[in-house]
Amino acid sequence: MKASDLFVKALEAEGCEFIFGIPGEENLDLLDSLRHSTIKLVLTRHEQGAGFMAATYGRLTGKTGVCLSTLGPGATNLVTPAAYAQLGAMPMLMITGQKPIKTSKQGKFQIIDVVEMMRPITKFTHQIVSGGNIPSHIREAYRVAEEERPGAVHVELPEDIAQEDTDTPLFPRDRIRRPIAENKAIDQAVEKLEQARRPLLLVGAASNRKRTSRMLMEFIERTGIPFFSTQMGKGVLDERHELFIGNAALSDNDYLHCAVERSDLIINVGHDVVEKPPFFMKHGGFQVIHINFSSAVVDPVYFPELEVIGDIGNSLWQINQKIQPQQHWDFAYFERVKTWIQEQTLDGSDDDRFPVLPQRLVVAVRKMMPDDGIICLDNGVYKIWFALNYKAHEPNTVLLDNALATMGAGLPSAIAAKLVNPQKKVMAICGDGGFMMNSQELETAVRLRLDLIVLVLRDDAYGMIKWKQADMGLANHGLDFDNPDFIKYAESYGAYGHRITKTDDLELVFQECLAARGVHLVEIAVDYTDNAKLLDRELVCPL
Ligand SMILES: Cc1ncc(C[n+]2csc(CCOP(=O)(O)OP(=O)(O)O)c2C)c(N)n1
Ligand SMILES: [Mg+2]
Repeated sequence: MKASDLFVKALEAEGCEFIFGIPGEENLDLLDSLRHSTIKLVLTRHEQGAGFMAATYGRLTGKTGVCLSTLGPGATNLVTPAAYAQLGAMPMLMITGQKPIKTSKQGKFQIIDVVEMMRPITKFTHQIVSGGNIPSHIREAYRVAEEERPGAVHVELPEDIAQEDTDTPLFPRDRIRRPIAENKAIDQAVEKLEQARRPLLLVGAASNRKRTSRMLMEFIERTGIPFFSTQMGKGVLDERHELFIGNAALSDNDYLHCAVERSDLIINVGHDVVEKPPFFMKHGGFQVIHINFSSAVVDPVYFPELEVIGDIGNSLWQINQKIQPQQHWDFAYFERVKTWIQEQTLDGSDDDRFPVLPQRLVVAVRKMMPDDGIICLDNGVYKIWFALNYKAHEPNTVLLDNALATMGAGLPSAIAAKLVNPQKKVMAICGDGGFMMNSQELETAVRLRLDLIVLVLRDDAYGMIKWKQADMGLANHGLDFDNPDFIKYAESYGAYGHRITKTDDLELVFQECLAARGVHLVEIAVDYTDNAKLLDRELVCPL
């Protein structure tokens, strides 16, 4: 068999459904082998878009998302998605081509050491030097990408290796049960929890990766312990639940820190230090139980006293079997904080002024999106407003990146979310800066005939940095830009463009777009004057 055919067979055996990417000369044998495969090639307009799509596929399915590029310039374009998948714990395989490695007449043209370039931003990076090794390397790449903590892996397939003849058999996917936490760790956690006065539950990103919602729900229903979430932990538990206090969107001076500071024990399920810290630990302050698949990376702001390591769902199940609700637990203050947070963050959410206030925009999106609808956020200051004010109803329905926090992933991640969930409503939410970083993928979305809404928030600036600049007392400088006419821009791709000119049109336009076929870009001018009010104020906690 031709090695590139074997390569494709190995991917099929792993369950690969899509390859996102842009082939180059060096991938042509692989491309030809894909002609007869069940795997769908999703051609993109930039490798970065392909990488973000593959990573999001991995994030949503737990199965490795695959992307493809040529050598040199194609591979360098995958660097940001690699970091995105690696920091965000999304299983992703990057396949890059290379010139022939045995004999080549092209000198160093386009050649950089892609395997080494990928080393610091992947869990595994390898050049295939013989067709016979393809099955084991692909199996290994998948194993490593998907194993907790998931991340990015890279395989380089040189042109001459792709053309070799080989008859090596494939390796079957092995089924590995994740290890579970040890009895004594569970007993210690239960004891600590029962002794605490004001325990508080934190739900982090790893809880969204595996099915932990049911066990977490049982835990809070059994104990009555209130909970909050990190940005990437949103939706694991329905945020309409009466025990939900809020989201820790800011590292410093978040409203939620009032509750955290009063707590004596945080039960942290699934947060790790890659996300912007939801709180800062201090010596002698509240204690933390770390419940996760792997042990805590110790950090000056994170040094848990007790760790329960193993499958999260099982750890919670074991705790649920043993824990007894305690008379001395006191959650009264947390309830006050919850009410107070709602008052603060919802202030302005019924204000119909135009340009729109972010808190009013969040209300409109939440009202119109179905419970299982997915919003995919790019990076800008609106992300904080959505984290704080948008109540997630189901797991993995708020896709935002609080790990690499890169701009440019909003639209590609929405495309992948729609491919994975064709029956669900999907909306990309982007700033005018982030949208323009990968706006060319509008063509991909239109070509794939996706039904998608792309909301573009226009402030003609890199607003997030402007807010920081002002907060630092610096003069306004160097962050304003002009925009294309987004309506004409969308239309030139064969998408539909809608410009909102009155805030109370928002709901109606969303309703129309959600019911219609095709790609709909909705532009709305946004008023960020409230950023300072919400985000830069002193934190004065309720009594
Ligand atoms: C690729 C990348 N470049 C730069 C940054 C730094 N950065 C974070 S937010 C931001 C501005 C975002 O502007 P925009 O997308 O218009 O959103 P806004 O805050 O204006 O709503 C910048 C430059 C980043 N996170 N990622
Ligand atoms: Mg902007």
